[in-house]
Amino acid sequence: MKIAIVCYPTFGGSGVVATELGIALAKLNHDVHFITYKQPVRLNLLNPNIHFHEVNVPTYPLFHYQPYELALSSKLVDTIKKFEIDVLHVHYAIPHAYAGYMAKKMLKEEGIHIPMVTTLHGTDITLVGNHPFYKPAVTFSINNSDIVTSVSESLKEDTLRLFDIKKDIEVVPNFIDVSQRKTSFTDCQRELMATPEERIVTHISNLRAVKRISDVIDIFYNIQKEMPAKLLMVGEGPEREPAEQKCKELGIEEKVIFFGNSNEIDKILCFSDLFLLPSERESFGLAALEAMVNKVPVISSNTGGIPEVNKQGVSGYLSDIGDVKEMSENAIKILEDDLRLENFKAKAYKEAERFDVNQIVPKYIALYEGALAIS
Ligand code: GMT
Repeated sequence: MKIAIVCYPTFGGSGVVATELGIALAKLNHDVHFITYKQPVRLNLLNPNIHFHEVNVPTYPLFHYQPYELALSSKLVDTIKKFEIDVLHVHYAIPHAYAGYMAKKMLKEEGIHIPMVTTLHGTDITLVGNHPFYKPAVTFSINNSDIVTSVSESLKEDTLRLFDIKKDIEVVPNFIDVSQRKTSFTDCQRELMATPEERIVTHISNLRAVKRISDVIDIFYNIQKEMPAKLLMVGEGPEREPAEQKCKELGIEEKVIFFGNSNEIDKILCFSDLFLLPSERESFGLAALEAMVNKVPVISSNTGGIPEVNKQGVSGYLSDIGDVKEMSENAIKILEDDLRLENFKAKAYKEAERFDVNQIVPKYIALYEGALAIS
């Protein structure tokens, strides 16, 4: 099949999933065309089945806001025609489903039918899409997609609750290439980060308010009072500066390393002992899954789709949003005992296997085939 994928190219779960999906499809000999404004961060083009088409938005002084949707839908029309694309798969409703719908309509005028699969990722529904300024357009583009998927049961429920949806929503969970992680690192070089007696605690996100970065720091503060420990903070975002300030005020700045954005997530997780994800909201929690596949147990909130990924008392522990006390106690419980930690690590990995690429990608392929059959 020839598949066009539209996604955000930046660090962020939806772009990562879309990129990994494209890579997996290319390995299965499908022809994959990424269409976005920048080469996705996790995409390397070393596969003859992977193509990247950049959307350029020419600036013009009359425009206060440059019309990205317009440029994207035009690029979609051109690319779909030129490469005879069979299926269009857009990740994140705003504005991708909207632009995809416009492209569909323009192509229809020329007698070309292109089925569109829309994958909802989370904030496009719960945070941004739900805003009254966007809601009618988001509802319209979901209802006019040929197939709609969501990354968790929880997100499906949220979508049906928040929008007037007339379409079925198929849950296709996010996934991870388990075999790739197995072979990536034989030596984690842990000694670069910490002394043998120190525990390594990690948080990875776009450091936005929804991630409750202040809770991450508080939990770590409680951990390091009980045992030698380091906190690795990976990612960039508006909460970074306040977090650095908070670490200074608490006198733990020597124990906390802020990495910024990194393409070496697996390497960092390879030497981590515990992952913290106390988010206010999370449709799935891909970062938690990435931790688990690297044998890192997870202390998280019990919000949204996280309970579908992190299993209570198995791959880690879940607590109510903001319950820093319980999260700290559970973190310490896992970290203070070598045997218990090893046990949690093994089980975290086992749970991650449920989301292996080989289990999930065939579901998308079946949906594409279904969409093609309808036309
Ligand atoms: O977490 C973010 O803020 C990034 C966001 C995105 O769209 O890239 O992540 C969302 O999609 C991910 C991939 O499906 C999910 O794993 C995240 O849970 C979801 N984030 C939220 O719902 C806040």
